[in-house]
Amino acid sequence: SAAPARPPFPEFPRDFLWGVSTSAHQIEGAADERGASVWDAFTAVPGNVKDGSTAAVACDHYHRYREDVALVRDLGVDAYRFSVSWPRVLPTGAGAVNPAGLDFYDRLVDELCAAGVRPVPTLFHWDTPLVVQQAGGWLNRRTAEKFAEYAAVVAARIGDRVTKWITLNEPAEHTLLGHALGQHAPGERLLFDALPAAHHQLLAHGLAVRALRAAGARDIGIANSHGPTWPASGAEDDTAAADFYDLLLNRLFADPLLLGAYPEGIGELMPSRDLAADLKVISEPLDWYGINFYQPTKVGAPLPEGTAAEFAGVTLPPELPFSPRPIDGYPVTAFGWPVVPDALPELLAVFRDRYGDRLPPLVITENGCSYDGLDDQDRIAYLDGHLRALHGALESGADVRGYFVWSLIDNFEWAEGYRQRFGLVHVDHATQVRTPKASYHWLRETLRARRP
Ligand code: GBH
Repeated sequence: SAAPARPPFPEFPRDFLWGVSTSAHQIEGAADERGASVWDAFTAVPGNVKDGSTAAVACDHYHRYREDVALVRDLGVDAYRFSVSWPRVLPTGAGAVNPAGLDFYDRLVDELCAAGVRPVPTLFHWDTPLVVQQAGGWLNRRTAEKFAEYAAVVAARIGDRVTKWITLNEPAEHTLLGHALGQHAPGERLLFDALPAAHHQLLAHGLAVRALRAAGARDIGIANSHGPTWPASGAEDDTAAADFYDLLLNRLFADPLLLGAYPEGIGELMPSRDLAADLKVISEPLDWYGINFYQPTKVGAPLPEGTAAEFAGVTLPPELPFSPRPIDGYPVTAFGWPVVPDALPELLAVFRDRYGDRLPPLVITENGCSYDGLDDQDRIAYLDGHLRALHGALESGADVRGYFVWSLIDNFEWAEGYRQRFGLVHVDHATQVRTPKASYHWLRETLRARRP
């Protein structure tokens, strides 16, 4: 189909950082060449992944990283965000290193540097070593300390060439989907008893920031999932329910990092003998703050008895004090998520109001969508729409320094398996053949136009 005519693409600042994102478990494969993670155990249980697939091979990126780095280079972006697999570096989570695993990241970073692409590693994107999980995982405070030791091991090896770091990816989603609702690994359904997993991830983040800085690392951030919460109506029960949801998904993670305090009533629920000391670690000043943005969420009061509420494809337990509602009137992606570009500037404005001077420079560390097909005009429209909205936010003073598309290539989309495709590049999962989509060509031309 012919591309629709669009007004000229807006001009972003010269030094704006353009990038693409992936994560280890979703693309690397080579599962037999690393320690097991919670996701290996989770996908082994029938029913947990909708198409019954696993990430044992995934995109075989572990063996094909040169081809993938060439795709990043040819796209013309400045940076590549990937994640380091903790069980690949430390198969049991601590102690003995897997030399081949550490070598892989060393070679990947070299390949990126040689291609003129800045490596931006994320240290944790949900693939906790199984051995660490067997010791309690994120419900055990000791996991935070092990994570900091792992961070130091990675920094010692690739820190000489890495100039931008991310500690964790979306502790909110990992708490909610992995520990509260059981839709992701490790498959815990603890509801509000999942809160310790949030605290220990935040603590792990703070300890890792310190470990990275002690190893000489600079320019450290985190990638948090955020979106505006829309109350289902102006009625008080709906606004109160929406406010509570917003607290759990947004403020529970941003407040301790940026303000050094949990939202009211939450600190008391956290497992800590010295909460003030923990919050000092958690709020270790960040050089920048990453936001993964996908969509707004509409939330109302719990539905009447017997009416099931759904979130991210899971039927929610009726005892929750809120219920997500459908957002009508917008196009939806193949995943069913509404496409609302203006919700991004709305979110940035909320952050500015809420955190003011405490807010470090921002980077959009993920934004993207699932659509099928090589001629993905709908993905182009999604990215174009969000980038125009983002540009508008920059003009009204938002301090956003970069934007990363999720994702470079189609990959293992967690509980959905391979049936949701977020890539700029199509992957035939039977043959591993990579084919750039129309959106890849569009982004390349858009970025090329901005360079002299
Ligand atoms: C990210 O999480 C992950 O970091 C990444 O690994 C993943 O591949 C990517 O997004 C795409 O999923 O409209 O009610 O169904 C995204 C977190 C949680 C955001 C669920 C969208 C949809 C809620 N997402 N949410 S709903």
